[in-house]
Amino acid sequence: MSDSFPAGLDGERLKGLYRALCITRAAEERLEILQKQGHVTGGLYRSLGQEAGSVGAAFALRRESDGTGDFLAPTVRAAGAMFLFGATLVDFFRQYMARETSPTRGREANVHWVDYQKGFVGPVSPLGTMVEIMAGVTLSFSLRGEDRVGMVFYGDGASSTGAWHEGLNFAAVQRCPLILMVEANQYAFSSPTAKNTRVQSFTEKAPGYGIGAESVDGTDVIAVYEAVSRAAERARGGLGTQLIELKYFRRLGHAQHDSQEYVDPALIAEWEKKDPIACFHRRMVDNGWATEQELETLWHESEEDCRVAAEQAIAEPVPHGPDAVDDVYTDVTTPHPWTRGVSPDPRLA
Ligand SMILES: Cc1ncc(C[n+]2csc(CCOP(=O)(O)OP(=O)(O)O)c2C)c(N)n1
Ligand SMILES: [Mg+2]
Repeated sequence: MSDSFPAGLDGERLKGLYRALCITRAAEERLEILQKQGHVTGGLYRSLGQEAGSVGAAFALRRESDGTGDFLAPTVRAAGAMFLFGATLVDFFRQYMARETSPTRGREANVHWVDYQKGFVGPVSPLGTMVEIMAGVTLSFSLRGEDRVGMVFYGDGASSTGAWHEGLNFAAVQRCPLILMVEANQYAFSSPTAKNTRVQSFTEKAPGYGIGAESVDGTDVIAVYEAVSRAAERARGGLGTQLIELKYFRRLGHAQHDSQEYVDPALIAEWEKKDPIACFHRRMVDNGWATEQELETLWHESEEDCRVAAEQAIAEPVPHGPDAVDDVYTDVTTPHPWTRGVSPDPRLA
């Protein structure tokens, strides 16, 4: 037993990290139950085995609720980072169940929502484009002289898009305080990484853009926290855009509809041994940073918080049919500049 804490973290913060991991997993496990019950609208994307990447990274940033903190662009597999930035469980479930009470009033699903005060913007679907958007966001921070950094998550597959290259190059040239988080989970849908890129590590791409990069074990929450803390310091200190590769494995299919038959089950079993929550649990107890009992309690409380939030969201209404497309389509009878005064719908001409 040792009570010397790692990475400048104290017992309370370590338990905060553990709790954030538990909340993320418990929320996604609750979603699976909700989906089997027929409550979920759209796909269900899990981050099983990747939770330490989103949680460790967001934990290293400055999170405020008044629109002055660092800024996050998560993927669907980085809900853990959103929770740390203040996204509530009930809003998360409302989004997945398309409730009228959800941040998008049931018009959009899962993590596709924005909260400028808390400091996050949900992804737009074309992969890679969030790098361009976050290049703009972080350029605004430096132009205004604000001490803020941005963090954009994207998958290993997404880093083969044109938008990714343009966005990164622009951010690098402008020295934008942007941290790129590559979720190197070894698959893009059913394509293994080797079909997306020739590099062995995504850090090999960084020198081509003249930016700093580090590769980190994405199952180790403390290692991620430390790597991102270093990257944030470099970005804040004027060194500009930084890249972090999170090395781990997508232990489930792309979404719940994908049975992942194209992956060797033995490989999945290997990665189960590196489960980020089980490993951190062992480390916490072995080092005397927390007791078994405390960690058990944190898990059960997280499960209960998710159960209660989901119950609340279930009880709330979906959009009222006739109003369901309000705020989705504009009034097509009104001429707009892009229609040159002609209705885009010939039936209304
Ligand atoms: C430009 C573009 N091409 C294809 C898609 C369809 N699509 C959505 S997710 C996905 C796989 C993404 O893989 P990766 O970036 O590795 O993320 P992961 O799912 O592994 O987290 C694809 C092909 C898309 N949304 N945008
Ligand atoms: Mg991937």
